[in-house]
Amino acid sequence: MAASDLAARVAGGDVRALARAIRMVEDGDPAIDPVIRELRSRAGSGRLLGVTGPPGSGKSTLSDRLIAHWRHDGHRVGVIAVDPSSPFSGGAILGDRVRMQRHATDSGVFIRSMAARGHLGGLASAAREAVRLLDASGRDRTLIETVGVGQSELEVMQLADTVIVVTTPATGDSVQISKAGILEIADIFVVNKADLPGAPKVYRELKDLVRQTKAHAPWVPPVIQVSAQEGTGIDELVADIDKHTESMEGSGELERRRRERVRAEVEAIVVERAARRVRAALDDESMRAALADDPGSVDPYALAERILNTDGAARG
Ligand SMILES: Nc1nc2c(ncn2[C@@H]2O[C@H](COP(=O)(O)OP(=O)(O)O)[C@@H](O)[C@H]2O)c(=O)[nH]1
Ligand SMILES: [Mg+2]
Repeated sequence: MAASDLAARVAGGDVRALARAIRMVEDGDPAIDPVIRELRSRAGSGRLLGVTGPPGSGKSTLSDRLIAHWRHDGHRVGVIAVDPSSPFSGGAILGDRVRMQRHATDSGVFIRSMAARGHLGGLASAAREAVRLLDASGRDRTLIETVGVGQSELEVMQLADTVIVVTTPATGDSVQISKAGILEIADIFVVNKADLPGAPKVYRELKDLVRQTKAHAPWVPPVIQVSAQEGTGIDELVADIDKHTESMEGSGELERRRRERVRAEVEAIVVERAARRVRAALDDESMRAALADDPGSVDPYALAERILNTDGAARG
């Protein structure tokens, strides 16, 4: 299918075209580049929510609740769940699927799992492009779920307009949070599983942490007790998401984050293309011959210089 056909179908909300385009992103298929470029002007109106937290904290259950709430309000929803373990692109995470199963037959909800590893240009790049495709296809609310560990997951969260950090009575150790760099990216804290004992303690700890570190910030992250299982606290969460959006629009923070993201995107594109070229250069005949020498006598720096100084690698 020609790029413009695929782009038109995605823009028309065609779910199969959307699935196919996201698959191309995951496969690192360069044929998707013109599609994304063409759709760029159509994207940018939807809101992107990040949900992060430890495995088992209830992110998918919470996402399910948010989806239901937004659908009730007439929004079209996209979900990207990043699988922390599966090395296979497009691998479905059974748990996430089951958790959000009731939306499977709703064409207003598009749920996709994405592998955490194996993306040539990095996970954040693949997620960004997938999210843009969802946005261009008319999803005005997109959720992206990641496990709250690791640099690449943090990078994914930096794509979001609003980041929700999920903790529980079992996992919500505030020391952990201040260490993991999560405090910096959190716009809203959810203490999930508030139906279990210990939730008020975690709530108070987080409140204190926010007071100590964010008291004078333009946006003070709210802490909300939620039971995703029982459906309590969801209205408050949705209201706080809306408040955060309004606050960011008012303060210019939304604009600033989007600008920052374009910069990161340029960097990611350059890195990805450079990596492609380097791999191609390593496969070329003279390089292969050089690499076939006794490994002890190969000078990696000299070979690297050779690639960097080749026109083809620099521009090709
Ligand atoms: N008690 C209780 N259990 C919950 C709640 N939310 C989720 N769970 C359970 O926690 C487990 C993990 O949930 P899941 O949404 O898959 O977590 P994720 O790994 O963060 O996506 C499941 O067994 C859920 O039923 C809650 O509010 N209260
Ligand atoms: Mg999950």
